Amino acid sequence: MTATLFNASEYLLDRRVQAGDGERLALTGPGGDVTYSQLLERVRRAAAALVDLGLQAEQRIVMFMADSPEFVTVYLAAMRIGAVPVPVSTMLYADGLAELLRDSRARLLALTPGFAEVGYAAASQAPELRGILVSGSGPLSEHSRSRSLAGASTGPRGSDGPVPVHNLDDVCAAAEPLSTVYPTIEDSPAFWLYTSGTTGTPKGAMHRHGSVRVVCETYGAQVLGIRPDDRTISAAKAFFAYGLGNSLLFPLAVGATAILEPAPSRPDTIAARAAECGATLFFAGPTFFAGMLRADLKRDALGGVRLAASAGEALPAALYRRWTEHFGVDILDGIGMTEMLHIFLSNREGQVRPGTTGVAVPGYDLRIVGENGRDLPDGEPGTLLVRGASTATGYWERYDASRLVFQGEWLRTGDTYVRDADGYYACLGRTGDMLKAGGIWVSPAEVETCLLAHDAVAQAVVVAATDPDGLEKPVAFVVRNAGHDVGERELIEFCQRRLPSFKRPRRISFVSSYPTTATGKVRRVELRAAAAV
Ligand code: 3SK
Repeated sequence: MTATLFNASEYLLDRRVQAGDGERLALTGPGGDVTYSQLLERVRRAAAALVDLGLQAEQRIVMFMADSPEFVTVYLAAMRIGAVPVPVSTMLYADGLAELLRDSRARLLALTPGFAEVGYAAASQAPELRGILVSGSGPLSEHSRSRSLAGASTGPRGSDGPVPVHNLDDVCAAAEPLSTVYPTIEDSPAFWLYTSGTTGTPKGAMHRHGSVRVVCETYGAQVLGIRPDDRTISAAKAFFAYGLGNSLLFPLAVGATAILEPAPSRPDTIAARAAECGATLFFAGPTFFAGMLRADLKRDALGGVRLAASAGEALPAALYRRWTEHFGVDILDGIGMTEMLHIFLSNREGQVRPGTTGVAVPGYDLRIVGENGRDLPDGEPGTLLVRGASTATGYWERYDASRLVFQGEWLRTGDTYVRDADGYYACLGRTGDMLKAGGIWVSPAEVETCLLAHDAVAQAVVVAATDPDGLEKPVAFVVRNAGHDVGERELIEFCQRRLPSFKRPRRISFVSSYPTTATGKVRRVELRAAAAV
């Protein structure tokens, strides 16, 4: 039996143009207006260019790119030729990016100009990289302009010699649009997204082409009710699974318009862009919603928005009430996972229960299990498991971690939940030590390692503490080395220079020892109880 051909790039683009949406606006924002027909043309050219550069089916292209038409183009072009785009966090420093380039064994690295410097530095530590693509013009991309592959200028020196750097716009302009689509099926590898997830080290969650349709037809269509006249704007960037759905998959699947904001998301700038571009659907996380209230935005700042969605971490009821009363827009709080591609548990319009994460999204099944793996009755807290057709196929080259998380048809979320008699689920926190700050996983071990690199630090333990908005942030308990007198501010700044800002400890308490168990393990539970932001 031969499986039916399915390619996510074709599903999102060609289907729209064939349905008569060619002249509709697919993308808008500072990167310019792009119609569906124009986007298809750009994607076909970029697909041809990637083939010319030697990218083959199933090979990875890491994308270190701002939200922009170029991001959308590279992502769809790579999937179109059966290759695997890997959008990664633009908050990474060169070492972190290099680690992902090596882990994914990426052949190509695509950059937008603002990230070229970090990209070049990382590329020199990635021996299997065969080329860099930089979009646009600017000081860094300008010196990398190439007229043809043969004439490509050279960039950073990899271990096998210089890595050629190509200008994305030039190679696309020179390419004949590719008329064919690689014969993928729903189960073919489509793209990867890295997550620190429940265990701390970055793991590439591998998604299949079919998962794109699944999330669009479940959460996108049945919870958001997204329609062609919608305009989406997302504070979460498209390299996150959450942002990818919000700013790319959901709008393109129905012929709607994505507003793409390349600059880092700030409450005032996102609200201004939403107003300027006529946003109707607004996506963010609780930390961002809290920041919007602090930014003193006018009550009508989100005038045209019909609905907001929240994910990343649980939205406290008090924050939900303050925000919805101020802006007059309802928020659907939900939870997703990179491993599930998008949201599988969510509140519904007109049926929101503040302080809960709602009910299962159609197409997903949920269980709450105890330590023995048995299902628990309503009212008893346990670990949340989820089942649905958008589950990743596993983590790239992480056999043990995959077996812990992907358990047959079920995926172990690592979150502790309780379900009430009406079937509403409420989050009680994480099972284990990992925490989330601003909706992004933070590994206490990574922050502890950073603190320990300071001469004055003898021991460090990082735990989650709750801020005045009811949101988790990392805080540290530090034992100083004898004779060293480092202060809180100095240590926080030390971390800020070495880690993405959201991972820095917000408070540091200096202690002489830690509470321990009979076997000498630090009692993190006790530190968590004592912690404050
Ligand atoms: O963190 C979440 O809730 C989330 C939502 C959608 C997609 C991915 C993630 C991690």
